[in-house]
This record gives sequence, C-alpha cells and structure tokens, in this order.
Amino acid sequence: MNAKHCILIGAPVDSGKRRAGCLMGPDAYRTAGLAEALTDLGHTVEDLGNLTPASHPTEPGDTHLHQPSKTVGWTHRLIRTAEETMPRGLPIFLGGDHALALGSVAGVANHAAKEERPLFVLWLDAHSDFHTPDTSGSGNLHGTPLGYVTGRGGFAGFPVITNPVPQENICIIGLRSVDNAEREALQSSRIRFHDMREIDESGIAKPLAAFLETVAEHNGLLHVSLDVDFLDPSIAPAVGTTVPGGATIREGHLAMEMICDSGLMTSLDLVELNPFLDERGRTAQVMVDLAASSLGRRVFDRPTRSFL
Ligand code: 5AB
Ligand code: MN
Ligand code: MN
Ligand code: MN
Repeated sequence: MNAKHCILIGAPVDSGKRRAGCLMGPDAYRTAGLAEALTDLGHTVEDLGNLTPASHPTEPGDTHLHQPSKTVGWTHRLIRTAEETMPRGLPIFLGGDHALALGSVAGVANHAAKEERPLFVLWLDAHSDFHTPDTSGSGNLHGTPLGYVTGRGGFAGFPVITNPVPQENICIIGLRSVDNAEREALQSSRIRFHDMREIDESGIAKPLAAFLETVAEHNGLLHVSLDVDFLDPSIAPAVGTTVPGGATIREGHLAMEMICDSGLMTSLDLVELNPFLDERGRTAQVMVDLAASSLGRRVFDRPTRSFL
C-alpha cells in the first residue's frame, strides 16, 4: 500500500464510564510497539504525545451522567485535533474509552465537509453506542458517540454538531449487546448493522465488502472505530465491558486486511483498551497487530524481529 504519514494521538479519555483504567491505553499501545510496527511497514510516524481535555467547568451534581463536563472538554480538544491532523496525515486516536469518538468523528466530519467529500464510519463493536444522554440507562457517555455524531438531540453543553454523519454512511459490525432504547432507534434508522449471528452465518467479508464498495463509489473518507470488545474476550480480555461471543482473531485480521486492500481508511480509533485488566499486555498487542494489518502487514511478510 502507499506509504502514509501516521499521526499517533494519545487520547487518555477515561471519563466515558465509571470503571477507570483506559487512561493507560495510549502508553500500552506505545509499549506494544505501534510506532515501530508502522515504521516497519514503510510509513512515517509522528507521535503527538498525550492530549489533555480542554478546560471545562466542574461536574454538575444534578445529572445521571458520569463526568459530562470532562467529556465535553475532551470533545472540544479532539474535534480540534482531528481537524488539524486530517489535512496532513492519517490520525490514529489511541484511547482512551469510546467517548473519545464524540470528538474524533465529529472533527473528521468537519474536515470531510471542508473537502466536500462524504464521510463514512465503520464501527467495529459489540455495542451500538447509539444512545443519547436521555436514553442512556448507565449514564456512561462511551455508549453515545454514534448518537452524537449523527446529530441526535440531548447533548446539552456539547459542541454543536455542524456536520452530522448521515445514518446511511455508518456500518456497525460485531453487535451482541444492544439496549432496548438503542435497538428501537437503530431499527428505525438507516444505519447498516450486522450482529454476530449474521457474522456466524455468512462471515464478516460479505457485509464489509459491500460497505467498502459503497465508500469507494462515493469517493468517501473512511473513519474506522475499533472497540476492543468487538473481539472475543478470550483473545482480548483487557476491556471493562466484556461480552462473550465476539470476533475471532482471524475475523479481526480479515476485516483489517480488507480495509487495507480498499485503500480507503483515512482515520482510525483504537478504543476501550483497559491495560489494568490485561494479561501480560496481550490485548494491547492484538490491537497493535490489527492496526498493522489495516496498514499493510500480511502474515507472509510479518517481520521476524528478535527482542533477545
Ligand atoms: B462501548 C451500555 N449500552 O450504554 C451503556 O464499550 C454499554 O464503547 C455501552 O461500546 C458500551 O452503558 C460502550 C450498556
Ligand atoms: Mn464502543
Ligand atoms: Mn463496546
Ligand atoms: Mn466498552
């Protein structure tokens, strides 16, 4: 594939849910050798280090939401960072929990609008993350990014969405835990979604190929948001929201290899890694390997590096 300029953006967002630990994600990806893996594939890599949220008021006491103010601060910071990095490379947002995608996707959407190209979003996740603050039972904002970027209401205090992502430009793959309110909203939306039963029955290649074809037909930009819990917890245990029955290692790599072959990906989130829950770094390593697959690594040319 063509060499890219990969811009690593540490986004240690930990405000999107109650269980702490995702703040260690960016450094776990660095420790697992993300930059080296991308450099070995011929890409150039720039690491912006770890961001901090924009200044924000103290948390309100009168809401069911967990840390909405801090999440607003992160959203401002990440929108700005996405807008700044998109014109000069391929931003890779190193989470951090999935609340980071409120900002990464909204910022990428602003860039796409500027370029007058449509934005498409591939959401690899056990969950649909289509809540609004009003429908969220948990009050955890990592369950709301697709609601936010499609322009659903109820996000008081958050930056106004100027370029909503059209529902028909979104494809979710991996679903196996969807709340009732989300299910109803999803089923009456134009979002494409494929649950694990469908993947079991017909494989992951078919729906993904169809989506990538649509992106290509429309000369779209493609943002990929990879939630650790897309994968089965037996291969990716370091996540707070484990749901059995997820994608296998091969399904994950096949998806990433197809994304690579399409040449369409213009930005990437790696989210929800909680290194506090990992086993000897293996989930961080799986995520780094998947990112490398999306950017050109193949089994037959996997670098045989020695750390001895
Ligand atoms: B993740 C749940 N739907 O709203 C909620 O990990 C889980 O970013 C959300 O996909 C999971 O709290 C958010 C029950
Ligand atoms: Mn998610
Ligand atoms: Mn999830
Ligand atoms: Mn999660």
